[in-house]
Amino acid sequence: MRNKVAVIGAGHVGATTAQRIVEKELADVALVDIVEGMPQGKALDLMEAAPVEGYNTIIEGSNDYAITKGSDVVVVTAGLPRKPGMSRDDLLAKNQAIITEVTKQLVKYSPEAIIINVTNPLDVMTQLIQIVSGNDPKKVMGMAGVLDTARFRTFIAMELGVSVRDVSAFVLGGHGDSMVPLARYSTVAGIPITELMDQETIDRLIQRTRKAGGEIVGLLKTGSAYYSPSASAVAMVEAILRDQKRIFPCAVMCSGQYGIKDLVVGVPVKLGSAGIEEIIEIKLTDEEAAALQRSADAVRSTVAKMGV
Ligand code: A3D
Repeated sequence: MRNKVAVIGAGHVGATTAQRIVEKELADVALVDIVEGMPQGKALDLMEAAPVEGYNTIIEGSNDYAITKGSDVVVVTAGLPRKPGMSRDDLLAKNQAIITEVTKQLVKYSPEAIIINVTNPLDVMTQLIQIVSGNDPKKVMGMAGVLDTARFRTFIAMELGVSVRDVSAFVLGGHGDSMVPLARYSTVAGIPITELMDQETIDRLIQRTRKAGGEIVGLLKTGSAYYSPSASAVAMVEAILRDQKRIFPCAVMCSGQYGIKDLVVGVPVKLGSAGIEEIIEIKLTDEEAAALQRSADAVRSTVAKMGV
């Protein structure tokens, strides 16, 4: 049977997410946006690329959520992106209204779907989707950690002149400047980076990872990153549809893990066909635990501003 993925928001992240899904033949795609004609046009364009690229998957675009009916996974990218000088939290009021409406619609047509949120502020909007949908928390998650670790891996590989394939990295916490990259769990072919770089270099790479989204916003000037965010979201889609049991850092509702309760924050999870199949708890140093709590506090204070 063919899988179906709905992508809500056909802007930069949504359109590239849809493109990656059909090109990889992971699923048929339903692409929805409020701008008249735009999701229809992008979907038709991608259908016309299929004979050249050789994919068999089908993509349909619409302004009507009815086309999303029966989706296995929904990727939410609807909302405003950052412009230079804006923090992710500056997007709160506008994106809160959009995400509330989007969630009601997608739950109406696909009550069983696993939802992956990308819209910022990431942790807070994921918590909002959890509240509005009333879904099983195993089926609601935010994409941030996969991207944050990809960025950290990129900078480590660039610094050491090694293949990114051999670099793995670990990031905890909220998707913001308070995120917590963990150097001692970040390795090159199994060797902790603490053995390969001095602390000053590691601190510089951690700072660059924290500010990596802003670095791209500063360069693009008209919006935020989308190639690496869509690649990261699609890695999560693939882990779910193919029941891969991948271990990814994802923004999920914690129920006491790491001392965090009733709050969506980035933690390592096992991702498979049931969604969040396990939240993995590792032992943190006092300093790491304190940094994670500060990150969780930052998310909690933004959640409070929503008044839901
Ligand atoms: P953009 O290219 O502006 O696309 C957003 C799309 O959402 C536009 O086409 C809008 O028309 C559409 N939209 C707005 N309201 C609705 C609605 N009610 N229903 C359906 N569609 C709607 O932005 P983008 O694709 O660059 O970014 C999308 C979101 O992802 C923003 O909130 C970004 O901040 C966020 N983002 C998050 C990350 C993370 O790592 C978490 C990375 C990159 C972008």
